Amino acid sequence: MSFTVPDLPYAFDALEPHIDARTMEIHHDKHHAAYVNMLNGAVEAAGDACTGKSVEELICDLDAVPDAQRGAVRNHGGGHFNHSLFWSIMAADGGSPGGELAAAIDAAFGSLDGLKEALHKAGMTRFGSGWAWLCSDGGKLSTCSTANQDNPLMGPAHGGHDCGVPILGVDVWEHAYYLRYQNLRGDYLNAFFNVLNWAEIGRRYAETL
Ligand code: MN3
Repeated sequence: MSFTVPDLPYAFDALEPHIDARTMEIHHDKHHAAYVNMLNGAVEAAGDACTGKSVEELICDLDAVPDAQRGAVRNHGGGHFNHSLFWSIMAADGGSPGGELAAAIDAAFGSLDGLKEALHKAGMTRFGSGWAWLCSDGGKLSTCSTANQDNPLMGPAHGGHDCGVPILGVDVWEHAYYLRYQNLRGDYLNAFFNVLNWAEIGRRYAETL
């Protein structure tokens, strides 16, 4: 019943040259695995309050987690959820936004370039480690960012937001880009836009309607 790291849906080097293979391997096999191990330890220690819940259920209701494990579930449950989403919304040849998602992007940001600009700004203005997000609130899109491994779903009391469901997230921890981009987070964010899996982002968007 313990949580496991999902397999990458592509090879470590699939996102080259935008995201390098060594970064993908360490990020997936070491960083994500560490979040999963720590989450499993916290859930086991928490006992009945957490047993049998999905990671989404855990992070959406942190108040239900015992005080002694709440910080660990927030950090490592967030880490597990965020990275699972992150791997899924990237692809080597991810196409372009379609249908209702494309219309929603135009409505909220004027154009796809407008979305990229807003997400780039959200990532650049996140001081220290964290994530930038594209969220859908019943179909209405907005961007935001969170610190550490927080997620918008956690709600304002626990570092999240009231902006709906994250359908696209980009990891702006240095471990996500330092090997190839060193201190140049902006270059990493620009490269990230080349490896978006728009079919998966569109699928996640449709679930919010
Ligand atoms: Mn990471």
